[in-house]
Amino acid sequence: EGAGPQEYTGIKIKVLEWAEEAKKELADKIPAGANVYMVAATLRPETMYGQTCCFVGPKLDYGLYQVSDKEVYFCTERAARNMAFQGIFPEKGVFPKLASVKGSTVVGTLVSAPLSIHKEGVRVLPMETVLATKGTGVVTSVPSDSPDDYATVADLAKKAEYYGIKKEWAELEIPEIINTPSYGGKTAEFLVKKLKINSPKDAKQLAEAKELAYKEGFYQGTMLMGEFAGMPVEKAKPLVREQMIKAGEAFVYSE
Ligand code: A2H
Repeated sequence: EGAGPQEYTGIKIKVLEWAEEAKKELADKIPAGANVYMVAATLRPETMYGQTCCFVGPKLDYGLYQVSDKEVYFCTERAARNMAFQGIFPEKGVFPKLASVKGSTVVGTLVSAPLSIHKEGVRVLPMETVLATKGTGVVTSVPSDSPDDYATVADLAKKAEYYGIKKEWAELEIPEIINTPSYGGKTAEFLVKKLKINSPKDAKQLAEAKELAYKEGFYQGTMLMGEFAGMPVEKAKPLVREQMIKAGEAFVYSE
């Protein structure tokens, strides 16, 4: 871990329709009238307009945790425990588990990602590099601005059959969210090509791309999308975050 606690934004991505296998396993465990949200931990809330899918680690273990009569969260147990000490569950330290499920079981689930231009919903897809030890184990995919996400959706589209997904699930339109002087509006694509990244497993080059994308986006970026279009990213970032929190679409999550 780096210096001190990391403050994430937990994005609430609502389940619209479970993948077939997940429905069989989970349907009778979810209270009637409750919505399930896959909670993604992000450092870039201002990019949420560009969400095109939602990643889980196919081999990771997840749980469904009851937050209230109306809300159930999907995340790792580690994250649920942390949340239970941050006032996210009603009783401190208590995170009632309704079910356990493997990431691979929920692949193909249709979800609604807040602010995304894809109002029809996006799919849950596998990302083999998701770490169980960071965030919630759920990563929302913004391939315009995250080199990891760009490399992963490109790989998923190329090997859709191998991954057992529909190719079109990985090929949703990637809108431009942020303009930067060095990389334009397609920062992730630009850097993936420039650094000759061929696979989501090119860890070293991806770490470099991530660093460059993050710095350029934060300090030099201008919003192209949404209510804060035209504003520097540095200013828009907390505003988008606050707006999502107020709307009940996000919350602060630290670790
Ligand atoms: B970020 P840090 Cl647009 N395993 O969100 C792997 N990666 C994870 C993760 C996990 N368990 N949990 C979160 N992440 C990702 C958006 C984004 C992100 C953009 C650009 C860069 C970026 C959309 N994906 O991250 O190690 C999440 O992806 C690069 C810094 O705590 C989260 O923010 O610094 C970021 O990594 C947290 O990484």
